[in-house]
Amino acid sequence: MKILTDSIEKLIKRNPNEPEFLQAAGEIMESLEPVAERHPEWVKAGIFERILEPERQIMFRVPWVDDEGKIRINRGFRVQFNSAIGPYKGGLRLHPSVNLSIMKFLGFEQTLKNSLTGLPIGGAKGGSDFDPKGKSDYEVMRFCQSFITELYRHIGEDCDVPAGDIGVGTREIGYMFGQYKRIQNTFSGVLTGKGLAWGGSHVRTEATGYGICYFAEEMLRENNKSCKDATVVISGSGNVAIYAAEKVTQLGGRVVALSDSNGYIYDPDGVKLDTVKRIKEVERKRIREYVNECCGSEYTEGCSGIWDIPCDIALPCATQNEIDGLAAHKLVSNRCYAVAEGANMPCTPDAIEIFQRNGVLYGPSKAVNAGGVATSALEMTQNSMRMSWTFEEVDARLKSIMKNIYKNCSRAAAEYNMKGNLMAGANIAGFMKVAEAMYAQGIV
Ligand code: NDP
Ligand code: 2IT
Repeated sequence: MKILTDSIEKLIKRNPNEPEFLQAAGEIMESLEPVAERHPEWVKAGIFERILEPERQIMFRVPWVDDEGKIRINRGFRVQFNSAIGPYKGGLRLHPSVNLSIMKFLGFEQTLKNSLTGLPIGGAKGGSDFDPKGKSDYEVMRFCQSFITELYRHIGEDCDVPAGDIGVGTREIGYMFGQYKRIQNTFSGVLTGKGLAWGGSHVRTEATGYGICYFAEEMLRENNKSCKDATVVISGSGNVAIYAAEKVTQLGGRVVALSDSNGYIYDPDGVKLDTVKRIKEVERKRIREYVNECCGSEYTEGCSGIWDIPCDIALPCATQNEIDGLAAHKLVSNRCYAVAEGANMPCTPDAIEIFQRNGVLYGPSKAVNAGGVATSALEMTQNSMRMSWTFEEVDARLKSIMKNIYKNCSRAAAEYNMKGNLMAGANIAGFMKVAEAMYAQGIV
């Protein structure tokens, strides 16, 4: 019997209605079996079981009034997963699908991801089932103010520092920061992703997308490939997708498709990013608008078909479980040679297995998309120092962090006799530092 079988069985029993959390935790625990074999002292200290249980989970009512004067109620969450190596850190998601299972999967992933950055940040996630789509600026503001009126007592620059995720960008961070400052009468780095005029960092907007490409370049280089001249399909058209597309283009690749939750666009000449940015960032419209402006491009309703488009590199940057076994087979049969996960857990376990079996280079989200939170940590550093670095300085730090993450994942995989398996490498490398810190800090 494997050492961790018992922990996994208990995990399943205790969290029966949390499929996303079980999916993420199951994958991680499987990778950690060889670590448990080498570290009986960690098994004895219950590290593997303790790390699966969030330190604290906060759920709360978020009442607000819409533009018609109708009272609306949403549910707010903050899962403070692990603070062994630093203050809780992780994004806030505003999407109707948000529930405890999704918050816990994201919080657990975040714990290992944040450790991989090499910076002193613990793991957390939060958000609400509020749907920002179709809401006016004032409605979004009233929601954000109500959300922070409860959350403010649980966060702080040295305690828990939220940031953006799906549905939360600079606009929402601004409303939340304003309300926090008003309640606490303190100007502090309590949130990251702030605007440049009020404590934000250069490159935070671009960081996740750019970081994906810095990681992908390392992975590709080791295999004598690169983004240059590659045809790239990217799902999503939000913050992560747009800046991944920008960096791919700068590196000489051609992005031919982007999507949103309604459908996808295909532009064989390469998508025009200025047009995408205006439609999505300024006008907040749907991606289908693109085809009205760019001739030669096509729009298809429904998002899963995007993986049928032939490409060399696939960057899923929308949401969890967007590439299933079927989509993975399609990518393999179209000779896609690399998949790097920009979204959190976008590939199902089936899909990952298909990529690994067919020799497709596969970069797991907790390593590939760590550039966003790493740059958030750099924002925290600048806030503490009360100074700000230039774009070039932050970008250079981001690049070096992403290269290190690749190196550490690759090295951990080799050390545990799984050379080239970056999924196992990321899980192991991320876990080691958290486990050491938990072990040193006693049974807490
Ligand atoms: P945005 O809200 O800016 O964009 C999300 C994009 O994904 C939109 O195009 C959205 O389409 C699409 N999308 C969201 N949910 C679904 C769904 N259920 N089905 C299909 N499409 C969907 O979010 P981000 O770009 O910030 O986040 C994208 C992913 O990257 C998420 O998995 C997030 O956790 C992850 N991530 C984000 C980081 C960040 O710094 N922002 C850092 C690391 C990871 P529509 O507009 O129609 O909803
Ligand atoms: O999933 C993620 O890493 C994020 N949404 C970014 C979190 C952060 O604190 O910047």
